[in-house]
Amino acid sequence: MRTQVGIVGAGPAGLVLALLLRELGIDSVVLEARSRQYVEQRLRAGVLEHGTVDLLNQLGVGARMEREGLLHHGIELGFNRLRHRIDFDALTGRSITVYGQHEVVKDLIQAVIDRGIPLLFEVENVCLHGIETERPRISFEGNGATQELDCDFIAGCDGFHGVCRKSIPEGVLTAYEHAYPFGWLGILAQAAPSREELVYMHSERGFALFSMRSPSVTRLYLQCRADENLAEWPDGRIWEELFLRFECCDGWQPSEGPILSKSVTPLRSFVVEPMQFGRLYLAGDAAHIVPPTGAKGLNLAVADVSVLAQGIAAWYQKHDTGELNGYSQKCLRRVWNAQRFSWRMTSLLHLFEDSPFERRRQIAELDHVTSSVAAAQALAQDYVGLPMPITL
Ligand code: FAS
Ligand code: PHB
Repeated sequence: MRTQVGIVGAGPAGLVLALLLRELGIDSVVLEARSRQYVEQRLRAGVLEHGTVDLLNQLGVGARMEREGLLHHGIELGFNRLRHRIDFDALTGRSITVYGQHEVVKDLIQAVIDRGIPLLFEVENVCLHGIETERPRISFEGNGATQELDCDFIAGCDGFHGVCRKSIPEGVLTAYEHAYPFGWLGILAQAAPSREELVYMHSERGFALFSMRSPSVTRLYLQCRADENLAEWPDGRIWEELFLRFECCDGWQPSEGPILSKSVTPLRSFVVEPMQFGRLYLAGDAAHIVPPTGAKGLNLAVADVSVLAQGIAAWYQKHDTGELNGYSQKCLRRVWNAQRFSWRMTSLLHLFEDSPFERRRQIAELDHVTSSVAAAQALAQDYVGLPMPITL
Protein backbone atom coordinates (compact mmCIF):
# COMPACT_ATOMS: atom_id res chain seq x y z
CA MET A 1 0.00 0.00 0.00
CA ARG A 2 1.13 3.57 -0.57
CA THR A 3 -0.19 6.88 0.75
CA GLN A 4 1.14 10.32 1.56
CA VAL A 5 0.57 10.21 5.37
CA GLY A 6 0.36 7.04 7.44
CA ILE A 7 -1.67 7.72 10.62
CA VAL A 8 -1.37 5.32 13.58
CA GLY A 9 -4.39 5.57 15.87
CA ALA A 10 -8.07 6.42 15.34
CA GLY A 11 -8.67 8.58 18.38
CA PRO A 12 -9.48 12.29 18.14
CA ALA A 13 -5.92 13.13 16.97
CA GLY A 14 -5.71 10.58 14.17
CA LEU A 15 -9.24 11.05 12.91
CA VAL A 16 -9.18 14.87 12.88
CA LEU A 17 -5.79 14.75 11.14
CA ALA A 18 -7.13 12.46 8.40
CA LEU A 19 -10.04 14.84 7.77
CA LEU A 20 -7.85 17.97 7.83
CA LEU A 21 -5.43 16.38 5.34
CA ARG A 22 -8.32 15.45 3.05
CA GLU A 23 -9.52 19.09 3.16
CA LEU A 24 -5.98 20.07 2.13
CA GLY A 25 -5.93 17.55 -0.73
CA ILE A 26 -3.57 15.11 0.98
CA ASP A 27 -4.18 11.38 1.17
CA SER A 28 -3.78 9.32 4.32
CA VAL A 29 -4.48 5.87 5.72
CA VAL A 30 -5.54 5.39 9.35
CA LEU A 31 -4.47 2.24 11.22
CA GLU A 32 -6.32 1.40 14.45
CA ALA A 33 -5.54 -1.46 16.83
CA ARG A 34 -9.02 -1.77 18.30
CA SER A 35 -12.42 -2.49 16.76
CA ARG A 36 -14.74 0.28 15.65
CA GLN A 37 -17.21 -0.73 18.36
CA TYR A 38 -14.52 -0.53 21.06
CA VAL A 39 -13.26 2.94 20.18
CA GLU A 40 -16.81 4.26 19.82
CA GLN A 41 -17.76 3.04 23.31
CA ARG A 42 -14.59 4.12 25.13
CA LEU A 43 -15.62 6.78 27.67
CA ARG A 44 -13.13 9.62 27.95
CA ALA A 45 -13.34 13.39 27.86
CA GLY A 46 -16.43 15.49 27.97
CA VAL A 47 -15.60 19.16 27.38
CA LEU A 48 -14.92 20.71 23.94
CA GLU A 49 -13.30 24.14 23.80
CA HIS A 50 -14.89 26.65 21.41
CA GLY A 51 -11.89 26.25 19.08
CA THR A 52 -12.49 22.50 18.84
CA VAL A 53 -16.21 23.05 18.20
CA ASP A 54 -15.42 25.58 15.47
CA LEU A 55 -12.96 23.23 13.77
CA LEU A 56 -15.34 20.25 13.88
CA ASN A 57 -17.99 22.45 12.27
CA GLN A 58 -15.53 23.67 9.61
CA LEU A 59 -14.77 20.01 8.87
CA GLY A 60 -18.49 19.35 8.42
CA VAL A 61 -18.69 16.85 11.30
CA GLY A 62 -20.45 19.06 13.85
CA ALA A 63 -24.14 18.54 12.99
CA ARG A 64 -24.93 15.98 15.73
CA MET A 65 -22.68 17.81 18.18
CA GLU A 66 -24.72 20.99 17.55
CA ARG A 67 -27.97 19.04 18.04
CA GLU A 68 -27.02 16.91 21.02
CA GLY A 69 -24.08 18.73 22.60
CA LEU A 70 -24.78 20.92 25.62
CA LEU A 71 -23.67 24.56 25.28
CA HIS A 72 -22.38 25.81 28.62
CA HIS A 73 -21.77 29.45 29.47
CA GLY A 74 -19.95 28.94 32.74
CA ILE A 75 -18.88 26.55 35.49
CA GLU A 76 -19.21 26.62 39.28
CA LEU A 77 -16.36 26.34 41.76
CA GLY A 78 -17.49 25.08 45.19
CA PHE A 79 -15.66 25.48 48.51
CA ASN A 80 -16.61 26.03 52.17
CA ARG A 81 -20.06 24.60 51.29
CA LEU A 82 -20.79 27.40 48.79
CA ARG A 83 -20.71 27.38 44.99
CA HIS A 84 -19.53 30.36 42.94
CA ARG A 85 -20.21 30.75 39.22
CA ILE A 86 -17.49 31.65 36.73
CA ASP A 87 -19.38 33.41 33.92
CA PHE A 88 -17.60 32.55 30.66
CA ASP A 89 -19.84 34.78 28.52
CA ALA A 90 -19.27 37.89 30.63
CA LEU A 91 -15.56 37.23 31.15
CA THR A 92 -14.53 35.88 27.72
CA GLY A 93 -17.46 36.08 25.31
CA ARG A 94 -16.90 32.36 24.70
CA SER A 95 -18.61 29.14 25.76
CA ILE A 96 -17.78 25.42 25.91
CA THR A 97 -19.71 22.42 24.64
CA VAL A 98 -20.23 19.28 26.74
CA TYR A 99 -20.31 16.35 24.30
CA GLY A 100 -18.71 13.00 25.11
CA GLN A 101 -15.45 12.15 23.37
CA HIS A 102 -16.90 8.81 22.30
CA GLU A 103 -19.65 10.74 20.48
CA VAL A 104 -17.02 12.91 18.76
CA VAL A 105 -15.16 9.76 17.73
CA LYS A 106 -18.35 8.24 16.28
CA ASP A 107 -18.95 11.36 14.17
CA LEU A 108 -15.33 11.48 13.02
CA ILE A 109 -15.18 7.79 12.08
CA GLN A 110 -18.37 8.10 10.02
CA ALA A 111 -16.97 11.13 8.19
CA VAL A 112 -13.63 9.40 7.50
CA ILE A 113 -15.48 6.41 6.02
CA ASP A 114 -17.97 8.57 4.09
CA ARG A 115 -15.09 10.52 2.52
CA GLY A 116 -13.36 7.36 1.39
CA ILE A 117 -10.30 7.69 3.61
CA PRO A 118 -8.94 4.16 4.28
CA LEU A 119 -9.48 3.33 7.99
CA LEU A 120 -8.35 -0.13 9.04
CA PHE A 121 -9.55 -1.43 12.40
CA GLU A 122 -8.07 -4.26 14.49
CA VAL A 123 -4.64 -4.09 12.94
CA GLU A 124 -1.85 -5.81 14.88
CA ASN A 125 1.90 -5.63 15.28
CA VAL A 126 2.28 -2.14 13.90
CA CYS A 127 5.97 -1.40 13.36
CA LEU A 128 7.58 1.74 11.99
CA HIS A 129 10.53 1.54 9.62
CA GLY A 130 12.84 4.12 8.06
CA ILE A 131 11.51 7.04 10.06
CA GLU A 132 14.89 8.75 9.60
CA THR A 133 14.71 8.33 5.81
CA GLU A 134 12.59 10.00 3.13
CA ARG A 135 10.78 6.70 2.58
CA PRO A 136 9.26 5.74 5.93
CA ARG A 137 6.91 2.79 6.04
CA ILE A 138 4.61 0.99 8.43
CA SER A 139 4.28 -2.79 8.61
CA PHE A 140 1.26 -4.33 10.28
CA GLU A 141 -0.98 -7.36 10.29
CA GLY A 142 -4.52 -6.94 9.06
CA ASN A 143 -7.05 -9.57 7.91
CA GLY A 144 -4.51 -12.24 8.76
CA ALA A 145 -1.86 -10.93 6.37
CA THR A 146 1.29 -8.88 6.93
CA GLN A 147 1.02 -5.61 5.04
CA GLU A 148 3.30 -2.67 4.31
CA LEU A 149 2.26 0.96 4.01
CA ASP A 150 4.78 3.18 2.21
CA CYS A 151 4.31 6.88 2.98
CA ASP A 152 6.04 10.24 3.05
CA PHE A 153 5.15 10.98 6.68
CA ILE A 154 3.98 9.02 9.72
CA ALA A 155 1.68 10.63 12.32
CA GLY A 156 1.96 8.96 15.73
CA CYS A 157 -1.59 9.44 17.05
CA ASP A 158 -1.62 6.19 19.01
CA GLY A 159 -1.98 7.55 22.53
CA PHE A 160 0.20 7.17 25.61
CA HIS A 161 0.54 3.39 25.32
CA GLY A 162 1.09 3.32 21.56
CA VAL A 163 4.17 2.19 19.62
CA CYS A 164 5.12 5.40 17.82
CA ARG A 165 6.82 7.31 20.65
CA LYS A 166 8.64 4.09 21.57
CA SER A 167 9.92 3.80 17.99
CA ILE A 168 12.12 6.85 18.47
CA PRO A 169 15.72 5.83 19.33
CA GLU A 170 16.97 6.08 22.91
CA GLY A 171 18.52 9.41 23.76
CA VAL A 172 16.45 11.50 21.35
CA LEU A 173 13.50 12.32 23.60
CA THR A 174 13.38 14.04 26.95
CA ALA A 175 10.36 13.05 29.06
CA TYR A 176 8.93 15.36 31.71
CA GLU A 177 6.65 13.59 34.18
CA HIS A 178 4.66 14.41 37.30
CA ALA A 179 2.52 11.81 39.07
CA TYR A 180 -0.20 13.26 41.32
CA PRO A 181 -0.78 11.36 44.58
CA PHE A 182 -4.39 10.58 43.66
CA GLY A 183 -6.74 9.51 40.87
CA TRP A 184 -10.37 9.96 39.80
CA LEU A 185 -13.12 7.44 40.28
CA GLY A 186 -15.54 8.24 37.47
CA ILE A 187 -19.14 7.08 37.01
CA LEU A 188 -21.78 7.45 34.34
CA ALA A 189 -25.27 7.47 35.89
CA GLN A 190 -28.71 7.17 34.32
CA ALA A 191 -29.93 10.28 36.13
CA ALA A 192 -31.08 13.64 34.81
CA PRO A 193 -28.41 16.26 35.59
CA SER A 194 -29.73 18.35 38.48
CA ARG A 195 -27.74 21.44 37.49
CA GLU A 196 -27.20 23.23 34.20
CA GLU A 197 -23.42 23.55 34.45
CA LEU A 198 -20.37 21.70 35.74
CA VAL A 199 -19.48 21.90 39.45
CA TYR A 200 -15.82 21.56 40.53
CA MET A 201 -16.10 20.94 44.29
CA HIS A 202 -13.30 21.38 46.85
CA SER A 203 -14.14 19.60 50.11
CA GLU A 204 -12.37 18.42 53.25
CA ARG A 205 -13.07 14.86 52.06
CA GLY A 206 -11.54 15.38 48.63
CA PHE A 207 -12.37 16.74 45.19
CA ALA A 208 -15.59 15.93 43.31
CA LEU A 209 -16.75 16.92 39.83
CA PHE A 210 -20.33 17.09 38.60
CA SER A 211 -20.66 16.89 34.83
CA MET A 212 -23.13 15.45 32.34
CA ARG A 213 -23.56 13.79 28.93
CA SER A 214 -27.20 14.43 28.05
CA PRO A 215 -30.52 15.53 29.63
CA SER A 216 -30.75 12.02 31.13
CA VAL A 217 -27.13 11.08 31.90
CA THR A 218 -24.94 12.55 34.64
CA ARG A 219 -21.14 12.18 34.68
CA LEU A 220 -19.48 12.33 38.11
CA TYR A 221 -15.96 11.96 39.44
CA LEU A 222 -14.49 11.82 42.93
CA GLN A 223 -10.86 12.03 44.02
CA CYS A 224 -9.53 8.68 45.14
CA ARG A 225 -6.21 6.93 45.67
CA ALA A 226 -4.17 6.56 42.48
CA ASP A 227 -4.27 2.78 42.99
CA GLU A 228 -7.89 2.71 44.21
CA ASN A 229 -9.55 -0.69 44.09
CA LEU A 230 -12.88 -0.27 42.34
CA ALA A 231 -14.15 -3.44 44.05
CA GLU A 232 -14.15 -1.48 47.32
CA TRP A 233 -16.62 1.02 45.86
CA PRO A 234 -20.12 -0.45 45.60
CA ASP A 235 -22.67 1.96 44.11
CA GLY A 236 -24.07 2.93 47.51
CA ARG A 237 -20.65 4.00 48.81
CA ILE A 238 -20.00 6.05 45.68
CA TRP A 239 -23.26 7.98 46.01
CA GLU A 240 -22.82 8.49 49.77
CA GLU A 241 -19.33 9.93 49.22
CA LEU A 242 -20.46 12.15 46.36
CA PHE A 243 -23.33 13.57 48.42
CA LEU A 244 -20.97 14.31 51.31
CA ARG A 245 -18.46 16.09 49.06
CA PHE A 246 -21.05 18.19 47.20
CA GLU A 247 -22.84 19.20 50.42
CA CYS A 248 -23.60 22.93 50.24
CA CYS A 249 -25.64 25.40 52.27
CA ASP A 250 -28.39 25.45 49.62
CA GLY A 251 -28.90 21.70 49.90
CA TRP A 252 -28.32 20.98 46.18
CA GLN A 253 -27.23 17.41 45.39
CA PRO A 254 -26.61 15.44 42.18
CA SER A 255 -29.54 13.23 41.18
CA GLU A 256 -28.99 9.54 41.94
CA GLY A 257 -29.64 6.77 39.40
CA PRO A 258 -28.36 3.43 38.10
CA ILE A 259 -24.61 3.53 37.52
CA LEU A 260 -23.94 2.56 33.90
CA SER A 261 -20.14 2.48 34.16
CA LYS A 262 -17.37 3.15 36.66
CA SER A 263 -13.58 3.44 36.29
CA VAL A 264 -10.46 4.70 38.06
CA THR A 265 -7.92 6.90 36.28
CA PRO A 266 -4.63 7.93 37.95
CA LEU A 267 -3.77 11.60 37.41
CA ARG A 268 -0.46 12.48 35.82
CA SER A 269 1.28 15.04 33.66
CA PHE A 270 3.61 13.93 30.90
CA VAL A 271 5.37 15.64 27.99
CA VAL A 272 8.04 14.44 25.57
CA GLU A 273 10.31 16.84 23.76
CA PRO A 274 10.68 17.07 20.86
CA MET A 275 7.40 15.78 19.40
CA GLN A 276 9.05 14.75 16.14
CA PHE A 277 11.89 12.63 14.76
CA GLY A 278 12.72 12.35 11.07
CA ARG A 279 9.44 11.80 9.19
CA LEU A 280 7.57 10.75 12.40
CA TYR A 281 5.40 13.36 14.14
CA LEU A 282 3.76 12.64 17.52
CA ALA A 283 0.37 14.21 18.30
CA GLY A 284 -2.07 14.07 21.22
CA ASP A 285 -1.61 11.62 24.07
CA ALA A 286 1.28 9.97 22.22
CA ALA A 287 3.25 13.11 23.12
CA HIS A 288 1.62 14.44 26.28
CA ILE A 289 -0.85 13.71 29.08
CA VAL A 290 -2.60 16.29 31.23
CA PRO A 291 -4.67 15.65 34.38
CA PRO A 292 -8.36 15.89 33.31
CA THR A 293 -9.11 18.68 35.84
CA GLY A 294 -8.55 21.28 33.14
CA ALA A 295 -10.52 19.39 30.46
CA LYS A 296 -7.65 19.88 28.01
CA GLY A 297 -6.61 16.41 26.75
CA LEU A 298 -8.84 16.04 23.74
CA ASN A 299 -8.57 19.72 22.82
CA LEU A 300 -4.77 19.60 22.88
CA ALA A 301 -4.82 16.60 20.54
CA VAL A 302 -6.91 18.58 18.04
CA ALA A 303 -4.56 21.55 18.31
CA ASP A 304 -1.50 19.38 17.62
CA VAL A 305 -2.91 17.92 14.42
CA SER A 306 -4.06 21.36 13.26
CA VAL A 307 -0.40 22.42 13.33
CA LEU A 308 0.76 19.14 11.75
CA ALA A 309 -1.75 19.27 8.89
CA GLN A 310 -0.63 22.79 7.95
CA GLY A 311 3.02 21.82 8.08
CA ILE A 312 2.50 18.79 5.84
CA ALA A 313 0.42 20.87 3.42
CA ALA A 314 3.20 23.50 3.22
CA TRP A 315 5.68 20.72 2.39
CA TYR A 316 3.60 19.35 -0.47
CA GLN A 317 2.39 22.68 -1.83
CA LYS A 318 5.52 24.82 -1.46
CA HIS A 319 8.25 22.32 -0.54
CA ASP A 320 8.48 24.45 2.57
CA THR A 321 10.02 22.47 5.42
CA GLY A 322 9.97 25.40 7.86
CA GLU A 323 6.57 24.66 9.38
CA LEU A 324 7.35 20.98 9.84
CA ASN A 325 10.73 21.79 11.35
CA GLY A 326 8.92 24.09 13.79
CA TYR A 327 6.13 21.62 14.59
CA SER A 328 7.35 20.64 18.05
CA GLN A 329 8.17 24.17 19.13
CA LYS A 330 4.78 25.48 18.04
CA CYS A 331 2.84 22.63 19.68
CA LEU A 332 4.87 22.61 22.88
CA ARG A 333 4.07 26.22 23.72
CA ARG A 334 0.35 25.30 23.82
CA VAL A 335 1.06 21.97 25.49
CA TRP A 336 2.98 23.54 28.37
CA ASN A 337 0.36 26.25 28.75
CA ALA A 338 -2.25 23.50 29.10
CA GLN A 339 0.04 21.69 31.58
CA ARG A 340 0.28 24.91 33.59
CA PHE A 341 -3.50 25.34 33.73
CA SER A 342 -4.24 21.64 34.36
CA TRP A 343 -1.68 21.56 37.17
CA ARG A 344 -3.17 24.73 38.63
CA MET A 345 -6.76 23.40 38.60
CA THR A 346 -5.58 20.08 40.04
CA SER A 347 -3.50 21.71 42.77
CA LEU A 348 -6.30 24.15 43.59
CA LEU A 349 -9.08 21.62 44.07
CA HIS A 350 -7.70 18.32 45.35
CA LEU A 351 -7.07 17.26 48.93
CA PHE A 352 -3.36 16.86 49.72
CA GLU A 353 -3.60 14.69 52.84
CA ASP A 354 -0.43 15.78 54.54
CA SER A 355 -0.71 19.54 54.30
CA PRO A 356 -3.18 21.66 56.34
CA PHE A 357 -1.25 24.67 55.02
CA GLU A 358 -2.10 23.59 51.44
CA ARG A 359 -5.79 23.43 52.33
CA ARG A 360 -5.76 26.97 53.67
CA ARG A 361 -3.82 28.18 50.64
CA GLN A 362 -6.36 26.53 48.33
CA ILE A 363 -9.26 28.23 50.11
CA ALA A 364 -7.48 31.59 49.82
CA GLU A 365 -6.93 31.05 46.08
CA LEU A 366 -10.52 29.90 45.54
CA ASP A 367 -11.73 32.96 47.46
CA HIS A 368 -9.49 35.16 45.28
CA VAL A 369 -10.56 33.63 41.96
CA THR A 370 -14.26 33.92 42.85
CA SER A 371 -14.08 37.50 44.15
CA SER A 372 -11.59 39.17 41.77
CA VAL A 373 -12.88 39.81 38.23
CA ALA A 374 -9.33 39.83 36.89
CA ALA A 375 -8.53 36.48 38.50
CA ALA A 376 -11.83 34.95 37.36
CA GLN A 377 -11.23 36.23 33.82
CA ALA A 378 -7.78 34.61 33.71
CA LEU A 379 -9.23 31.27 34.79
CA ALA A 380 -12.15 31.55 32.36
CA GLN A 381 -9.81 32.34 29.44
CA ASP A 382 -7.68 29.32 30.27
CA TYR A 383 -10.75 27.09 30.55
CA VAL A 384 -12.55 28.08 27.32
CA GLY A 385 -9.22 27.77 25.47
CA LEU A 386 -7.54 29.44 22.53
CA PRO A 387 -8.70 29.38 18.89
CA MET A 388 -7.32 26.39 16.95
CA PRO A 389 -4.08 27.21 15.09
CA ILE A 390 -5.72 26.57 11.70
CA THR A 391 -8.48 28.15 9.64
CA LEU A 392 -9.92 26.15 6.80
P1 FAS B 1 -6.34 8.31 22.15
O1 FAS B 1 -5.71 7.48 23.24
O2 FAS B 1 -7.73 8.79 22.30
O3 FAS B 1 -6.33 7.47 20.77
C1 FAS B 1 -5.22 6.65 20.43
C2 FAS B 1 -5.73 5.54 19.54
O4 FAS B 1 -4.61 4.78 19.08
C3 FAS B 1 -6.64 4.58 20.30
O5 FAS B 1 -7.83 4.36 19.58
C4 FAS B 1 -5.81 3.30 20.39
O6 FAS B 1 -6.61 2.12 20.33
C5 FAS B 1 -4.92 3.41 19.17
N1 FAS B 1 -3.66 2.68 19.26
C6 FAS B 1 -2.87 2.52 20.35
N2 FAS B 1 -1.79 1.76 20.04
C7 FAS B 1 -1.91 1.44 18.72
C8 FAS B 1 -1.13 0.69 17.81
N3 FAS B 1 0.02 0.11 18.21
N4 FAS B 1 -1.55 0.55 16.54
C9 FAS B 1 -2.70 1.15 16.12
N5 FAS B 1 -3.51 1.88 16.94
C10 FAS B 1 -3.10 2.01 18.22
N6 FAS B 1 -9.37 14.34 28.61
C11 FAS B 1 -10.20 15.33 28.95
O7 FAS B 1 -10.08 16.42 28.39
N7 FAS B 1 -11.17 15.14 29.91
C12 FAS B 1 -11.34 13.93 30.53
O8 FAS B 1 -12.21 13.76 31.39
C13 FAS B 1 -10.51 12.85 30.17
N8 FAS B 1 -10.69 11.61 30.72
C14 FAS B 1 -9.85 10.59 30.37
C15 FAS B 1 -10.00 9.31 30.92
C16 FAS B 1 -9.14 8.26 30.58
C17 FAS B 1 -9.32 6.88 31.18
C18 FAS B 1 -8.08 8.49 29.65
C19 FAS B 1 -7.10 7.38 29.31
C20 FAS B 1 -7.94 9.74 29.08
C21 FAS B 1 -8.83 10.80 29.43
N9 FAS B 1 -8.71 12.07 28.86
C22 FAS B 1 -9.52 13.10 29.20
C23 FAS B 1 -7.73 12.35 27.89
C24 FAS B 1 -8.24 11.87 26.54
O9 FAS B 1 -9.44 12.50 26.26
C25 FAS B 1 -7.15 12.11 25.55
O10 FAS B 1 -6.59 13.40 25.72
C26 FAS B 1 -7.60 11.94 24.13
O11 FAS B 1 -8.15 10.66 24.01
C27 FAS B 1 -6.36 12.13 23.24
O12 FAS B 1 -6.67 11.70 21.99
P2 FAS B 1 -5.59 10.89 21.12
O13 FAS B 1 -4.29 11.59 21.21
O14 FAS B 1 -6.24 10.68 19.80
O15 FAS B 1 -5.34 9.52 21.87
C1 PHB C 1 -16.34 15.13 31.76
O1 PHB C 1 -17.51 15.54 31.57
O2 PHB C 1 -16.00 13.96 31.53
C2 PHB C 1 -15.30 16.10 32.28
C3 PHB C 1 -15.61 17.44 32.40
C4 PHB C 1 -14.65 18.32 32.87
C5 PHB C 1 -13.40 17.84 33.24
C6 PHB C 1 -13.09 16.49 33.11
C7 PHB C 1 -14.05 15.61 32.64
O3 PHB C 1 -12.45 18.70 33.72
